[in-house]
Amino acid sequence: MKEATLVLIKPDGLKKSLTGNILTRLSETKLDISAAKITRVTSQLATEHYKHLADKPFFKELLRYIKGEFHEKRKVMAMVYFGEDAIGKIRSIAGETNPEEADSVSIRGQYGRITTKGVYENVIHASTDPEEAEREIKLWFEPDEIIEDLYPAKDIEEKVAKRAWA
Ligand code: IDP
Ligand code: MG
Repeated sequence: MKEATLVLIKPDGLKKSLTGNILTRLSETKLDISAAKITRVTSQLATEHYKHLADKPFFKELLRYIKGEFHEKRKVMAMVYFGEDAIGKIRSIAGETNPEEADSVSIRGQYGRITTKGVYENVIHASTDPEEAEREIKLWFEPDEIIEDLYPAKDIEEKVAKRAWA
């Protein structure tokens, strides 16, 4: 079944100039990239993205990590990959959550580390199941930023100020 999944190259991946290497590894899956952008991570976005981990002892540090507070690059690269078994294929190449336990040739095994404060800096995020993928893709992307029609969307008239080229 064709699926979509959210991938983030986290601030450590950007800081360590791993973008090209990670995209090359991900291209082994032969999946399509349906959306991609470099974006800042606000506190609100970080908290919502990781809300299922709010009661974990490492939650505060995790928010600082994904916001880029440890890596001076206060941004992530967000992407949607799409195709047959996309979630499983990307998770498998990403590797286990704990970079020390991840297969050594997986992305996390190759490039991840555990900080002295105990945060798993594992350079990449990947959705774990279709429900999580839908929630995360809708959180990180607007419908028009994605090349596929993944989920139902509607037209709305917005009268909010926005930036335009001067
Ligand atoms: P996942 O990223 O493999 O889906 P989650 O359990 O969703 O793993 O955790 C989100 C992120 O939180 C991980 O990628 C990692 O950066 C961090 N994390 C998860 N578990 C731990 C832990 O036990 N100690 C420190 N950091 C953790
Ligand atoms: Mg997860």
